[in-house]
Amino acid sequence: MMAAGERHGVAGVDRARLLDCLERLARIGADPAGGVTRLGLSAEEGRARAFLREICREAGLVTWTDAAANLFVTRPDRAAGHPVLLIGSHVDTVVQGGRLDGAYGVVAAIEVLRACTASELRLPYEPVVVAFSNEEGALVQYPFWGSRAMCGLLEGGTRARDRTGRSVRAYLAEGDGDPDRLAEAVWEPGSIAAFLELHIEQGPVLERRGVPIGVVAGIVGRTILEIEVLGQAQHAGTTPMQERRDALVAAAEVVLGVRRIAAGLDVCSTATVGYLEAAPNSTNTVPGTARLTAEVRDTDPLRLARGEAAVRAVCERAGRATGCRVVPRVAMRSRPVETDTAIQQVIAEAADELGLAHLAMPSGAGHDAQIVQAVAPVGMIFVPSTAGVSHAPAEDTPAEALAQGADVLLRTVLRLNHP
Ligand code: HGY
Ligand code: MN
Ligand code: MN
Ligand code: MN
Repeated sequence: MMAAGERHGVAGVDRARLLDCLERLARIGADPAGGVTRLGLSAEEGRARAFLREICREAGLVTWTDAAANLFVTRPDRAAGHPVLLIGSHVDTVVQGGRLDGAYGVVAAIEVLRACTASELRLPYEPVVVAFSNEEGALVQYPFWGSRAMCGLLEGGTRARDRTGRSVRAYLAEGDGDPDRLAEAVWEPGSIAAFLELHIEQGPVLERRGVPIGVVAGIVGRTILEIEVLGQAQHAGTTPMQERRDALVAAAEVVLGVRRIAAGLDVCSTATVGYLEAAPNSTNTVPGTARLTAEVRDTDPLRLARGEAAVRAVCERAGRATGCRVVPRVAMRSRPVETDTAIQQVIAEAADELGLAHLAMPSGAGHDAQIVQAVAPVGMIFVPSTAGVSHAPAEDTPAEALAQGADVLLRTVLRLNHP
């Protein structure tokens, strides 16, 4: 099945193959409790790369994996020395996430590369597909790992660990990467002409507005704080209520306080506690310690900073109210970015060419594109998410919308090459 209309002899992506590949990829890390759990730098993410390498080799494409476990795919007769038009996303997921977040942008990018290869078109900007590793940071607690490594922005990332303390070095050494060659994963400044990321919206806007294509104008910044709560484990029956230092009560104060930060929308756009554990987690013991994360997001750096300060104030208050020590530490900061306005225009023209309505919009989700924006102009294309759901087993997008998004990505690549 091909899309309507042709450009430079290229009609569209192979829709059936796109959908089939997504289905097969979704089986890697399929979670018995529902959804997909294919955590960054885990064995499952490695199996997803192996699957995609196999698909690409069968298609006659060339693949390689760098020291940060990023997978790259090129045409067999890649024009050496041409500036690179990087297209892709990530293949890792959150715990019990969806089958499309990230994976859709990688599989569609491979289909775009296959269409370009089949057309034997001369392309001044050589399309190269990338599947970034560990975008979510769900296992090794360092989101955007692969894209930061490619851009030379790993900073403290080489010391990242999972929640048991296992190091990122151990995961890389055991899997596809090489912790001693991370410097080789950094691309030369100026070698990437632009980066395009096709992604599901992960929110309700496009579906509610009945618009098939989102042209992303900006991507939210995010600050993640790890919060340690230190109280005192004591007997639940003999310890007088006013003498307790209950870590879980302090954590509960933080959870509700963080929720209130974004209630009025005059601080930052979202504030979320997504992770909480208490110890020793036994019925008849007053919890002695707790660990939780708070993340705040906004497209405005000042509001983002206000959100972080508000979390710190919530921690202070929770400590005073319970006698516990409540210690926040910044685990990650990603800055809000604007996408390239010229690329936004090309995406809109590509959608027009296909007769598809489009809407300029912000992204409330973070993406590798916001990291790559430090070294190259970036553009992002959204397709609708069913009921706006993502990061959950119910994550879905109609097949027609998935195919339309891939065709807009293809037309954007062609227009960037032949304006
Ligand atoms: O959390 C996010 O915004 C993205 O899905 N990594
Ligand atoms: Mn995600
Ligand atoms: Mn994503
Ligand atoms: Mn992304």
